[in-house]
Amino acid sequence: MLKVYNYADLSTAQLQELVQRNVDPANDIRNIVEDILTNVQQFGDRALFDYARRFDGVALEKLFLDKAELAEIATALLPEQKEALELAYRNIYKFHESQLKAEAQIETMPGVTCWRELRPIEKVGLYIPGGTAVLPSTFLMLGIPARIAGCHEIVVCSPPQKNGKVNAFIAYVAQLLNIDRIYLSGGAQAIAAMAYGTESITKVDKIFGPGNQFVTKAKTIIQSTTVTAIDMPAGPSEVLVIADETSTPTYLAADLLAQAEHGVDSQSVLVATSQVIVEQTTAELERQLAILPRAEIASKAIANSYVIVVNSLDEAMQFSNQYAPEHLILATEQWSSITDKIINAGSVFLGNQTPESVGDYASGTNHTLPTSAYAKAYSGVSVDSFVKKITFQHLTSAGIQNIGPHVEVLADLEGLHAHRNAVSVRLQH
Ligand code: HSO
Ligand code: ZN
Repeated sequence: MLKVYNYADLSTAQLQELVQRNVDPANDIRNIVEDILTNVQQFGDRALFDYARRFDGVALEKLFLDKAELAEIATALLPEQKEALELAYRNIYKFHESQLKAEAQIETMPGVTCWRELRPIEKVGLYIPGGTAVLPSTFLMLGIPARIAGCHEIVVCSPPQKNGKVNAFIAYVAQLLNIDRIYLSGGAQAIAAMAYGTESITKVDKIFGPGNQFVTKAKTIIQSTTVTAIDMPAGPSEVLVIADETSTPTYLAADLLAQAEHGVDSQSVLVATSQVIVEQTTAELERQLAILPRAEIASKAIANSYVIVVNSLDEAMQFSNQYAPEHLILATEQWSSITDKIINAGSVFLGNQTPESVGDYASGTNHTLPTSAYAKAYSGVSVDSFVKKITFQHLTSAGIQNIGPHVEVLADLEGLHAHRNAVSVRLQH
C-alpha cells in the first residue's frame, strides 16, 4: 500500500531520498549491452537474425516487413480502432504542426542581419517497443513530428512477435505515417543497428524512443561513443498528482493506477493538502486495483510509490518542483492559481477533467517526456527534436564598415591577428 509522509516532518536528507530515482540501476547490465553492440557492429544483419532467434524466439526469414505485408496485417483492425488511431493522429499532427515556425530576420545593426532556419535531421531512427504492452501510440508520438520536420529517412525498428510479425496496430500506424518498412529487431541490438548501420539498416543521425533497461543502456552508450544522438535518457514512467479538498478521490486513484500499470518500476506520487482526501483515495485505490488486469504490475509500482501530505498548494508545488515529474496533474479546481509556480515538469494536466491518459494518447501533446528528474533540464519530444536550427548572417558593405572596426579591436584583445586581418582586408577599399 501507499506510504504516507508529512511534508513538515521530512528532513532535507529524507526529501532528497524521496525525490531520488533511477540511480542507474542498469549499470550492472553494461557488459551484456556492450557485447550486443560489438556483435551488431561486427556481424551486422547476421547478428540481428541471431538475436531475434535467441531473445524473441523467432527464426526470421527476412529482417523487415514491407508495405504490402504491413497493409495485410493492418486489415485485422476494427473500424472503431482505426477511427480512434486516426483521431489521435489528427490531434497530434495539428498540435505539432503549430511548432514549425519561421523566425524573423534581425538587423542587429545597420547592414548586419542574423536569422535562424530549420533543417530536418536527415536520418532518424524510431524504436517502438514490444514488451509487456505494445504501444502504437508511441509510434504516433515519434512518427508525426518526424514527418512534420521533413526528415528524409525514417528507420523504424520494433521487436517481432512469435509469428515473425508486428502487432496490427503498429502496422496500421505505419500506414498512417506512410512508413513502408518496419525492421523486426528489438532491444539493444536494434539500437546498435541504427547507430552503426548494417547491410540492410541505414545508420541514422538520431535515435528516438523508449524501451527497457537494455534499450536505454544501449542508447546512453552509443550517445557517448558515436556521433549518433538520442532523444533523451529514458527511465521508468512517473506521475505526480497534486490534490486538495476540491479533488475527486475516484479520479485520483484512477490516475495513480494508470501510471502504475506501465511497469513495476513506475512511480505514482500523490501530494495532497487534505488528509481526508488521502484516506478516501487510498481506499478507492485498493478497490480499483483489485480488478485491474495488470494488477500484479500495478501493485508492485504502488509499493514503490507514496503520498505526501502538505499544508498548502504552494508547499505542494515546492515539492513537485524538487521532484520534477514527467507528468504533473493539478487535480484541483484552483489549478490556475498555481500554474505559474511550475518550474520543473515534462507535461502538465490541469483540473479535474484532464486525466494523463488523454495526453498519453490523443489530446495532441507528445508523451515522450523526460523522466527521473531530467525535466529539470530537458523538454519532451516535439518537432524541435527532429530539426537543427542553423544560424545565418549577411553583411552589406555598409554593414562591414559599421561592425568591422569593433571586431578588429576584439580580435586584437584576444591576440588573434588572422581574425583581425579577415576584417581589415575588407575595410581597406
Ligand atoms: N505514459 C506513457 C505513455 C503511454 N501511455 C503510452 C500509454 N501508452 C509515457 O508518457
Ligand atoms: Zn501512460
